[in-house]
Amino acid sequence: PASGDRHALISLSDKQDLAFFGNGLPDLGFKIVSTGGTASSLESVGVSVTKVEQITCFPEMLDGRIKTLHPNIHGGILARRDQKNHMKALSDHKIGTFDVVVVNLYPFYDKVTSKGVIDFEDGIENIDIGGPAMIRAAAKNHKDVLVVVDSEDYPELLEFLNADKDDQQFRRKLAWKAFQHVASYDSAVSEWLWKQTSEDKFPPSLTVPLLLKSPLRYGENPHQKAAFYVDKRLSEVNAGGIATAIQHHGKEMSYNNYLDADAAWNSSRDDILEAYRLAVKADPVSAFGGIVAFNVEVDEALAKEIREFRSPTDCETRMFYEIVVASKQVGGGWLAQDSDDSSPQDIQFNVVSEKSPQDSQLNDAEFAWLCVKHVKSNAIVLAKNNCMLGMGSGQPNRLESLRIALRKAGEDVKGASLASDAFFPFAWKDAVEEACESGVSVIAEPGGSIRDGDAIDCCNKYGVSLVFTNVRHFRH
Ligand code: 93A
Repeated sequence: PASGDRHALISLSDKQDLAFFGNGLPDLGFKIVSTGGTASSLESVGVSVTKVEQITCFPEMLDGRIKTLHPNIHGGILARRDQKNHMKALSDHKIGTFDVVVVNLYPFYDKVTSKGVIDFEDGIENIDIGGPAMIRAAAKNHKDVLVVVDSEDYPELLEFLNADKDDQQFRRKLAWKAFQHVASYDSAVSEWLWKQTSEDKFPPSLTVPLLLKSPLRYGENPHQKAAFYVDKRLSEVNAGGIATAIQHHGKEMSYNNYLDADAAWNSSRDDILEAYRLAVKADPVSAFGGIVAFNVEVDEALAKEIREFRSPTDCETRMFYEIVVASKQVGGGWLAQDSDDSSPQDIQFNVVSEKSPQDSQLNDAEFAWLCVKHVKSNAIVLAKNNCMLGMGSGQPNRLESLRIALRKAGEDVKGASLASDAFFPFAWKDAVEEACESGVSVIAEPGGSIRDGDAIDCCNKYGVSLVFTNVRHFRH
């Protein structure tokens, strides 16, 4: 629907999809105003354009440093359409309004990170001033001005304009993106200036533009919310670690999966079959449920070896790995989660064994549970009479942590309560049975293992109380 006098202001360094977009706007009745290079590009694809100089009645000045920085441009962006005095000021000064502002900035980051050495003066000249001013003005006045900084948004914008309906949510989304664009740009400029002025690698503060890669199902533990962010600039130039890796199949990656996969990837070796065998040999117990990463293609023989390998403590059980990483990876990223601040009062201790704990034993189990949350995983805490007797922490498997805790507790362990920060993957001839044999009276753990039944049977056999908390406290 051509309304005749809607105006779009277009000023682009990256002219991708300009032909499609530039032709789309006049079809919807828009008149286009553009800066020099953008105007030439539009004209070359058959779009008629008014040059910014005709609007400002000023030539581009100071080698292009001043092109759009003029009240005839900014008045048309910033005026509130619902304020009579604003509109009167525009008409007094013969300034027209802009309904759409499409700008992307001088490619500062590409320039200063490109292989060709760029000198300081060139860096400075690539700092865009007029572009961010237009973007910020339009984003501020998004109620009446649509602001676009990403060519991916062209189709949706044309659709929106064509539908000719008012949707403030869409406008706010574009404004949010516009401020992100400018913030990311300014952070690149400030980081570059830091590097020009200091020998230190790390500036005292950073504003890294982070892009949400995916919200995660949960954080280190199920009651913590979490998300995974990638460094936007690294993902654009395709460089870095696990953040921009491609997941070929399998379960959705979790917070802990990313942490572990990153560690595994960073310690990969070249001779993969040998490296794999040695790694498993080094600690076959902890290998169960672990992460395997290769930095070269995995051949069939190795894939079979991985598949056929059986758990060393339970020959019936085929080996289980959380993740197998075998793709080339790029890009750095950040994992974020809220803190594990669930209070002990929120925890329900559900007795799942035949034997119920006495009040004092349950009290000790609650105290051990309070402690275990603060211990590095895999964590086991032994407590009696409100006193911690021993703890095992930071071990790659729960059995090892238990043994360390038992050694610390010595003979005092008889009748003590045990807390484990996560469930026991095995019970018989493993941590649960060793704990029972040591003489503990209560075992508190989250539960949720496919072998919970084994843990319950084992505790029943030894007359130990088993309580499930349904809450996990991993701390990596
Ligand atoms: O040098 S500037 O900071 N001064 C300005 O007034 C100005 N106005 C637009 N840079 C300015 N721009 C930038 O020019 C835009 O952000 C855009 O990236 C670029 C488009 O220039 P051209 O259309 O001449 O290729």
